[in-house]
Amino acid sequence: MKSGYLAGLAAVLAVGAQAQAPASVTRDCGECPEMLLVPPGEFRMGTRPGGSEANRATGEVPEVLMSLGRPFFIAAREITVGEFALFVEEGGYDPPRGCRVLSGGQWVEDPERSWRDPGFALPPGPDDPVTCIDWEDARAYAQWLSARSGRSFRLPAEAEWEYVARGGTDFARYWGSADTREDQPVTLACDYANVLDAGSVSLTGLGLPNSACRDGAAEVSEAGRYRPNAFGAYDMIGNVREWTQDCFTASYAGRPRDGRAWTWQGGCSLKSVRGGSWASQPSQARAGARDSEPPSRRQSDLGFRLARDYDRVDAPADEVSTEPDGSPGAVAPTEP
Ligand SMILES: [Ca+2]
Repeated sequence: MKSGYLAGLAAVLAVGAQAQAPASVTRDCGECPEMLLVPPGEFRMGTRPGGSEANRATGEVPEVLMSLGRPFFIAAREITVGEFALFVEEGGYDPPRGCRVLSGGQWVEDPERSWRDPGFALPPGPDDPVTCIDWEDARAYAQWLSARSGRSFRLPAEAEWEYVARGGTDFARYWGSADTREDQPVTLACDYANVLDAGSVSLTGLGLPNSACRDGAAEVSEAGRYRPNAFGAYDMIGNVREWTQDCFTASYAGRPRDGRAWTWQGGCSLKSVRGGSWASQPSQARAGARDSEPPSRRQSDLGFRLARDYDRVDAPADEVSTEPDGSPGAVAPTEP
C-alpha cells in the first residue's frame, strides 16, 4: 500500500523538473534540520555515451538503473554553522584546527583554519553551510542529533543523493535542459546554485571555466538562498561539496541497485563526495559528477547534509499494519 501523499508526490515528480512538488517537510526536533520526504522510485545513476552529460568522467559509468523501494528523508539544506555550533557546544566534540583552504588559486593546508574560521573574506554566518568538516565529524554530528531527537540520522547513501539531485530529471543539472551541454555556456546555474561564477573568478584566483552568470557569492552562501529542485532540496549542486556514506569506486559495476550505500568492512581510503561547490567549474557542478576525498579531509568547500530512513513512527495510521503476521506498527511495504 502506498500512501496517497507519496503516490501524489511521485506523480508530480514524474512530470519533471518544472513541476514544484508540494514538499512534505518534517522537523524531528527543535534543533533538527528540515527533512524532505522523498518518495520511492527508479532512476538512472551515472552517465552514458551520447547522453546529456558531456563531461563524463571516471567513476560515472556504467549507467545503472537504481530502484529505491522505500521512501526516505533528506535534509532540505546543507548543515549550517549554527547547527554545528550547537553540537560543539552541547555535544562536547570539537574538530581540531587544520583545513585545506584556497589561497592564491591553490588549495593549501592551513593549520590554523577550522570550521569556525575557514579563511573566507568574511567569517561564515550561522546560516552558511559548515565547512572544514571531515567524514567522522559529520558522522559524529549525525550520532549526536540522533541521540537528541530519537531519530536515526545518517549521511545520505550516494544513490539517494543522486536520486534527489536529479530532481526527477535526466538532465545534467536539475534546472533544465538548456544548461545540459558542456559545450554551451552554463547560464541558468546562478538562479539555482552557488558555483564558480563569472563574478567569483578574480577573488578565488581559480583559472578554471566558470558559469557565465553571476550568483552573487564568491565563497559560501547562505544555505537555501537559491531556488530548490522539484524535491524541494536546495544547493544539491554548488555551495559546498557533500559527504556521502559510500566508498568511492572507479566504476558503478557491481554496486547495490536498491539505493543502499556501497561500503565494505574495514572502511575505505576514499569516500564519495558529491554536488560541487562554490569553487566548482561547470563540469563538476552536475548531478552525475563524482568526487572523492579521504575521510580525514577537511576543506573549506566541503560539508554535508543529513538523511534518515522512513521509520514506522513516520507512517500515517492507515499505513500501520495490525495483521497478525506483521509486527504491530510495521510499515506496510511501498511500491517503487
Ligand atoms: Ca559563486
